[in-house]
Amino acid sequence: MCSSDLDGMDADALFAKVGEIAAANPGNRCTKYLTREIFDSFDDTAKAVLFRCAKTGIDNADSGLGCYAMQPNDYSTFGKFFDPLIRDYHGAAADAKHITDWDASGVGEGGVLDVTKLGLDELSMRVRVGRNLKKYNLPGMMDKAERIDFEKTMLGAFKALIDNPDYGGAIYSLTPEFADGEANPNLISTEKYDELVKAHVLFKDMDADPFLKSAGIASDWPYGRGCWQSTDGQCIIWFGEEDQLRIMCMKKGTLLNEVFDRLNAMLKVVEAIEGIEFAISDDYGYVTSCPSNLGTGMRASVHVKIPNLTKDGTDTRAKEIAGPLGLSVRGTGGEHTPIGADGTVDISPQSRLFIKECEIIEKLYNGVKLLMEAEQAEGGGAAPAAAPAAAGGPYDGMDADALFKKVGEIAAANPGNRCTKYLTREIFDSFDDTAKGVLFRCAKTGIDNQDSGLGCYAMQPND
Ligand code: ADP
Ligand code: DAR
Repeated sequence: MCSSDLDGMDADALFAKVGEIAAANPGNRCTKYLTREIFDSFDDTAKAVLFRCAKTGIDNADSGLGCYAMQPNDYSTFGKFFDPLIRDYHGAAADAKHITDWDASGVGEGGVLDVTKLGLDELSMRVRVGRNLKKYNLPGMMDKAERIDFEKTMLGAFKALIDNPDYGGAIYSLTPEFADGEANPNLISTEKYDELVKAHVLFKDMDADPFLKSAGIASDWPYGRGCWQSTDGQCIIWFGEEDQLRIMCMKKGTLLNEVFDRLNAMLKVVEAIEGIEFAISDDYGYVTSCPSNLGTGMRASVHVKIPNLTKDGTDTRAKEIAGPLGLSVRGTGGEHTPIGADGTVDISPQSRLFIKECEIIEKLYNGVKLLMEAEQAEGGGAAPAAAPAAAGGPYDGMDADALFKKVGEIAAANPGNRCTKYLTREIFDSFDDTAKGVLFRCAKTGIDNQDSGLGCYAMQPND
């Protein structure tokens, strides 16, 4: 095995590094489960692939999972590594097997999940699944040629949808040109791309995500990236993101069933198209790049306003409430983005694997019910009170000395946290008290969430 397969390290150096990361980052499941014994049980070719699976967790010590599969069979091939890691992350028994079930007829009231029953008006709702064709590598292992070939394979499937009166639609591709200079008839302008990202129809450049970048999932951008969208705008299929495909339905409404049922119907149409065969594991259900998405590959989300639980401008309190309810809180731009200035957040169940699809959509409905009750309680049942002055110092109860003691501790334990890396006492003291208060709000997320990669958000356009 040549050292270039292990980023210039030999196996001894690699596992010395793995051990150091594991000792300092017990939450990094990659370095927890990647042992020398497992690694040495494979031949050199397999070792190189296993390293590529684990590279993101070695490059990003603050990873929670720290790995992505490179090929659809990797979860089986490298089961000695992946299986305990997967069951740890998903809190599953050693013998748990995934079951697929979209039958939502028994959920809610007569199978209807109506958010107006929760006191909510029309809201933005979305259900997406990750899917990968078994005949291709997963995005982390694809080269430019394979990414283009995959896009061209999907053009046939998109044509079947475009020709179907229930869907119609158009293809929006970022690929500058196909192989041998062949022109791409679906290439869109930068302006159109920006418009589609702003409308949550297309995805951001993945280079901004250090986890995906390390894994090779963001490589060859923008070749083999884009989406198909139905004529009514509610059905979307991304190609070339973290999974080969992200298939979704999204609309504003009050019945969660509408996006759930329509996605189920669309998946049946797509899976019936010639040449479309999704990778499925006997143990883990639908195969995805990230072990977090295995099983259903489903994230079902709504955008809700919770001004009381976000009255400090961050998602900290909302996460304290949502976590025990099995809900994730994301920003209005999705993973790793800020919450809305009006308190709008993206809420979705955390579970993807060893849970049925119908249970996920019901979990979303019941979770939002409990979250909105907590929102009301937080606000005393009335309009949100002004943020209470912090007891003690002005920075979440800390004075500047205590704040920078904490910043130093976080920086030492989390070298990937750029907020605590660049927020120095000298910089902080160079501002007046008003500006210090705003700068603290910019940095609070990185201080509250040590595993942040950036760890900061601007509060004002001129920040
Ligand atoms: P994924 O949901 O595929 O894991 P993200 O969390 O990054 O990835 O979300 C992808 C895009 O979908 C983002 O632009 C995000 O704002 C958007 N999105 C997710 N849920 C909703 C929703 N309920 N309504 C509108 N947009 C949404
Ligand atoms: N941050 C990486 C990935 C976590 C799950 N998010 C995905 N798949 N987009 C980690 O290992 O913590």
